[in-house]
Amino acid sequence: MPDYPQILFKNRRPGETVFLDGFRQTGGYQGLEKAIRAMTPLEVRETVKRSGLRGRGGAGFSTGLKWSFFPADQPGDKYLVCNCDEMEPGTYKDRQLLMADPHQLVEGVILSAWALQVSEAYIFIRYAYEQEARNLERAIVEAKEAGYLGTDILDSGWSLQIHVHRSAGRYILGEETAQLNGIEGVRPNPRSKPPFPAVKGLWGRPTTVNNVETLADVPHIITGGAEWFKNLARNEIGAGTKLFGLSGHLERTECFELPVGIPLREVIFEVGGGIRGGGEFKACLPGGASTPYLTREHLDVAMDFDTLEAAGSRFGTAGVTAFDNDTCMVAVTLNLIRFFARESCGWCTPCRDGLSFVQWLLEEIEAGRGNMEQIEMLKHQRRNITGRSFCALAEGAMGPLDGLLRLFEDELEEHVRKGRCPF
Ligand code: L3W
Repeated sequence: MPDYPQILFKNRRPGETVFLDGFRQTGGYQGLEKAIRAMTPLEVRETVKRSGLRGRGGAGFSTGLKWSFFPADQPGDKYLVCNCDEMEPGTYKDRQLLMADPHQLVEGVILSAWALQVSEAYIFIRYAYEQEARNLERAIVEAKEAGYLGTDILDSGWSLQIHVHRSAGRYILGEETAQLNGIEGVRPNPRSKPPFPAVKGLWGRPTTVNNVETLADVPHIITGGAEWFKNLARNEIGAGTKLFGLSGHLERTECFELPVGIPLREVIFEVGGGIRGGGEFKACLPGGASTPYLTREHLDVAMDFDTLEAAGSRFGTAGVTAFDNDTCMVAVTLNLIRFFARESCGWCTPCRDGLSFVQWLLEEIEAGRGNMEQIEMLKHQRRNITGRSFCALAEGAMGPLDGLLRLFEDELEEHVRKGRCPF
């Protein structure tokens, strides 16, 4: 396997967690020191904007642009929230980072909080990530003792508190506005946007919500510079590295740090070692359970936000789940839809009723009880749900359904014609 530049995973060793001493030995907290001693908060925000960093939690929104909406210079309470509610099937990269090197995130949160001039930050962490939460709590104590966190950080006169908030354990809490409700202790239905959290977030105050990996990238951007970060990508339109979580029918199902823009072929065959047991590659989810499938025809696409969107899919979280030739794509889609239908908060009708209807249709077809009219009903549901749900959950669920209908309609028809699953 080729050697790829390791930025976020440079301290990663199997079964080990690096804490303060190890982190500092490899340049830890130098980004924070540089920012506080030699830059203004605005310079930090502009550097992040120039770096081309895009949100690593799935949406790929420009981090610098998001920060430019935030009223950093206005007085009054405002908040930074780190979204670590990683629960999308096929996505496990943030967990790897927190098991390997939790100070990466703590430094990222502190530096970003300084750039945004907030004095209170929350790390909202998935219920199941108990060891990761403990790693963070230890890193926070160490950072405080070393003067990187707490009162008068590095003699700057600026202070910050970081709270680790454990999720109650539902996927909807990964939606940023549901998450804000969760932190406030009320029922985590999503809120309507606009107003975006940058204007009205936690307790009605300006709030920025960023993913773990996004925030962990920030100190490296400050240390290495915007151009250096941009050039880590394999192509011109991408920027930086990305943590790819490989899963499914591959020889190597691990998390790897790879350059943005790497071709899918390289991810599947060089990094992932190809399909296990010498099997043939059929399809993959490129960026988590909410992204439309890619097939053999897409093997030469570059894995970056723009190219994958042009190819009819999304980069999402770069959770790549690969399927071999013996896989029934109807069954795969049904499995994913079951997850989304179960995790719907029930707030809006297209999501609450639409996803359970899609699940029932797929169950009928997969079990060999389906008919051609039901395939048309699936298309109708795709049209009816897309763009009409209150938040991104149902929209995300349409990713695999859309892929199934566009790329594998013949498999749906074969189930109907044969009256059974052909696989
Ligand atoms: C101010 C504007 N802020 C947009 C902000 C907005 C948010 C960010 C992205 O969905 C996706 C979804 C899943 N003024 C703004 C603005 N913003 N316009 O930018 O917003 P948006 O609406 O594009 O996306 P979203 O609602 O945050 C997230 C996909 O991620 N996904 C999900 C993964 C989930 C997990 C998990 O485990 N929980 O990983 C994977 O692909 O389908 O498309 O901050 O406020 N004018």
